[in-house]
Amino acid sequence: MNNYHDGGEAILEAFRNLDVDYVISSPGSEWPSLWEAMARQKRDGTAGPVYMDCGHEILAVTMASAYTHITGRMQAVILHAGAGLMQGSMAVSAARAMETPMVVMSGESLGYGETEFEPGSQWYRNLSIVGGPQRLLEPVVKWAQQVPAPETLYESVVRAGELAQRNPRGPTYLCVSMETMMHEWLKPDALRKAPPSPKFQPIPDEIDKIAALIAHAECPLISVENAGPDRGAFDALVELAELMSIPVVEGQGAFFANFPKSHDLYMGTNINPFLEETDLALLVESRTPWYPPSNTPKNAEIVAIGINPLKSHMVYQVMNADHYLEGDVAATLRLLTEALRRLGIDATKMSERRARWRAKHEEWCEGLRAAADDSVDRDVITVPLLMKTLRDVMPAETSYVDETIVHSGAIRDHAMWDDSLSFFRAPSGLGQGLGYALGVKLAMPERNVVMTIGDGTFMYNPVVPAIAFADEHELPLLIIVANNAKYAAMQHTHDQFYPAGTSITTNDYYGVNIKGPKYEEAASMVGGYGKLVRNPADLEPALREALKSIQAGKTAILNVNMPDKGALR
Ligand SMILES: Cc1ncc(C[n+]2csc(CCOP(=O)(O)OP(=O)(O)O)c2C)c(N)n1
Ligand SMILES: [Mg+2]
Repeated sequence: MNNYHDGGEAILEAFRNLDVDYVISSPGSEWPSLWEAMARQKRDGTAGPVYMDCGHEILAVTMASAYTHITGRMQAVILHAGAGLMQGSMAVSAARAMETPMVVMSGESLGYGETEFEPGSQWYRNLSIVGGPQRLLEPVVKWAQQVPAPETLYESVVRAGELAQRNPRGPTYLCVSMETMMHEWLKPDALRKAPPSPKFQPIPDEIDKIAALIAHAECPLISVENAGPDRGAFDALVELAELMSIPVVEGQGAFFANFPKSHDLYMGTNINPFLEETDLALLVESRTPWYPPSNTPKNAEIVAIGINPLKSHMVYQVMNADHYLEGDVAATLRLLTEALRRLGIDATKMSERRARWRAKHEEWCEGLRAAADDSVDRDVITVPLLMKTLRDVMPAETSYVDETIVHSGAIRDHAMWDDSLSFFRAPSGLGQGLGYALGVKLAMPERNVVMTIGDGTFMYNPVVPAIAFADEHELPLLIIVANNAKYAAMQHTHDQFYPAGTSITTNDYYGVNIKGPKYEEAASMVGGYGKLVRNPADLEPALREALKSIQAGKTAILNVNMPDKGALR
């Protein structure tokens, strides 16, 4: 009916001016005005975002999230009413925890058929939310708002997008009534592009003070959690660590790859052996460097470096920092490196220090090598064997997305990466991995994307819509279900709390066992390769077939028997 410009055009124009690449939707009946605008955009050949539908809100949000982490570009997610918000809220909360800018929108009706406008009776019967849908997302977004009128719609969307990109970055939510979306909108003559969020960096005095601390420290240590996937930060961290021969420990809950693992200053993910000796701890984009929170390095000064070191979305966080350097991580690290160069480097001291850490790194590598060698003769498939085989089979340009639980620590250890785009893990809860992996593939279609996922976790994911989306948009994933036929994490905690309890003595567990269907057969929905892999000898050939499948554009699923109990970190 409407062929004039209405609220849908205002929203799309705002997305264009926010430089959004994708509008990712789990659709609902409030969106025809936006769809009309999309159709006009295509008909008229206007440059603007690509629209994509997917069958689950968690996919929409996690895809947008992953895409933004990799490209640095904010995206838009449109959901349905309050229902869609509730379905997607776990992923929105994770996007908040990952400080991901994102504009989330959904609609409502104001008149319920009592005005000239007929939204459909479902809005009266089912869909409305007391207090407005924004109440549902308020606790997990950084800003939630209703658009009051057609005249303020365009600027409200731009504002939501600009706010999302400001520090601390995070998702924002806008609710728009259908009445507003379908009201005439007169496009103002000159609409500006929304400028990107400015970067900021610490002032020179602060940099010089910390540079002097680093220069004088006998045993400095870097703990990094989420500096990747920003390649600038990744490279700047390498440069600083190399200049001063500082060992680098990665956080156990890191979302990204932060340092090249083959580098002789990479020390793995266990900070404990370093806590006693270090006299200067540099926490780079770090949320939870040690555990329990009071387990701080007692003899060290602590410097927190990051764009937003104090995370207001966390309930409890003990940094114990003596100093903060707040600002863009790449810029801050580069400034520190320059300041240290100006102070002068004691080359002999640095090369002695480097030699010491090289030996420690070699020790760490040796532990992994030994585990990998040992895995070859076992009669079960273990993480070291899986990761070794993946290294042998997969091309170098492969990114890993992990959503396993008891296998996750070993997967993080045994995955090898040397660039910032090789490893991703979204924070809890379960169900986000496949969407996240699709977002990684969307951002880097040239890369192979391997998803490692627990059998229980696979069931928590929207498997059918994920595989369908992968097929429709030619974003094939290689999915490896680490199948121990249980929620092993639950068993671990049960045994820990009740080591002589009835469950353990009678082998009668609750919340643990999974019968499990033939997960691998899900690949056949799209003509992809699926295989149950029981024995170590079958793993490599199956992986090679799976690689062929994704190279032909077809998602592959290996259902891999991995009975070992793993560990909880
Ligand atoms: C949405 C959500 N529901 C429930 C949980 C609790 N939970 C944490 S780990 C886990 C078990 C996952 O099972 P699986 O993927 O098989 O991994 P395993 O424990 O066997 O290593 C569950 C249910 C969660 N983290 N998120
Ligand atoms: Mg399991």
